[in-house]
Amino acid sequence: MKTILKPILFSGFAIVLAACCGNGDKTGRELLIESLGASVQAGKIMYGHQDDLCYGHAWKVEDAQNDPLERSDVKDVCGHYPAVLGLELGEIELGGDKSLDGVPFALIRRAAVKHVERGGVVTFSWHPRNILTGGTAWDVSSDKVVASVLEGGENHEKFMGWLQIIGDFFDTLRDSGGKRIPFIFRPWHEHTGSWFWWGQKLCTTEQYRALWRTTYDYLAGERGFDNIVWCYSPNLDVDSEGYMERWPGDDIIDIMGLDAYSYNGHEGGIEAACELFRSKLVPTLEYLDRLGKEHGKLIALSETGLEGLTSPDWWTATLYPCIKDYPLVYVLTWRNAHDRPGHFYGPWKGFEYEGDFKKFAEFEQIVLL
Ligand code: BMA
Repeated sequence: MKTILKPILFSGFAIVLAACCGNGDKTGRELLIESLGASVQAGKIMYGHQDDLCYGHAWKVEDAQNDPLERSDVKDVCGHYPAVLGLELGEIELGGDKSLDGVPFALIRRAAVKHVERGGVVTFSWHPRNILTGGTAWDVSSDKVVASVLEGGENHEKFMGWLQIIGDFFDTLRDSGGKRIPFIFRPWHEHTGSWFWWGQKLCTTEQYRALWRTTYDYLAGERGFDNIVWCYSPNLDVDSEGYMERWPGDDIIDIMGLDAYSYNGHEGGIEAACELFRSKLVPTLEYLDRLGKEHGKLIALSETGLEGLTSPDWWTATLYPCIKDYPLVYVLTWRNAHDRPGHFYGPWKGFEYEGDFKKFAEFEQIVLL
C-alpha cells in the first residue's frame, strides 16, 4: 500500500540529511521547503500528530534521557509513525525543565532530533504565558500585553529574554554531526480568535505584525537560524480578507496554515456537527489554496481534530473528503493527553473506532513514516 511513498520519504530524508550535513549552498529552511514542496507535487498529504513520541492515551515516556522513543499511539494502530511530529514549547520561557503540559524539554529535544533522523518533519507551537499578568496564554484580561512586549514597551526587555531562551533551546536541536536540524516554527497562532493574549481583540494589526517581526528578526536575523520554516496559522471562521488582515509578510512566512477543529456540541447530534464543520472547512481550504498560489506559499491544516473522536468515521467521512482535493503539505491532529481520558484527537490502540483511522492511513494520498 505504501510503495509509492518510499521514494518521497527517501527524497525527503536525503534532503533533510543534506540540510543537516551542510551539503550545498542552500539553507536548512530552503531544503525543508523543497522537501515539503516535493511531497505536495507528488500529490501527497503528510499526516501529523501532536506530542506523538512523548506520550499518548494513558501512557507517557518516563525516562526522558534514555527512552528509545519507539512508542506512538499512531504506530500502535497502523504500524507507522506520523510523518509530522508536533511539539509544544509553552512555559519554556519561564526557564523550568518541563512544558505547560508537563513534558520535559529534554524529552522534547530528543523527540525532535529522533523524528528528523527517522525522516520525519517536526513543527513547534508555543503557548507562552501572559508576560504582563503572569497568567497563561489564555489570559485575555488585558489588551496591552502585545504593546508591552514591543520595542519601547515595559516588557520588551523581558520578552527579548524569552526569545533568547527559545533561541537557546533551538540551538540545541542538532543531529549527530552537530548540525542544526531543520524544523517548522508556528508561533502566534489562532490570532483571528480572541482567546490568546495576542488575539484579534487584544492588539492592533500593526502590533500583531510587529510581534511577528520582532520574533523573526531576533531568531532568523540576530541568532542566524536559517533552518526554521515559518508557519502562520489563523483559525477557521475567517474569510480570505480576514486571513490576510494581519499577514506578517511574504518575506517571513513560508507556510500558510489553518487551525480548524471539528465540533462536538450541536443540537442535531454529532453528524450535524460534522456536516457543519465540513461546510466551513471546504470553502476555507478553497481560498487557502488560492492564496497559497498567489503568494507562492505551501498550505497546511496545522491543527485539526475532533476531541474524543465521537464520530465513528470522522477520518474517512469528515476529514478526508474535506482535504483530498487540496494541495496541503500536512494535516496535524492535536494531542492524546495521557492524563485526561477524553482529551484525545489522534487514534489509540483499543479505541472503538480505531479502524477508521487505519483506513485513512491506508489512503495512497496520506503519508506516514
Ligand atoms: C490545548 C490543550 C491544552 C494544552 C495546550 C498546549 O489545546 O490540549 O491542554 O495545554 O493545547 O499543548
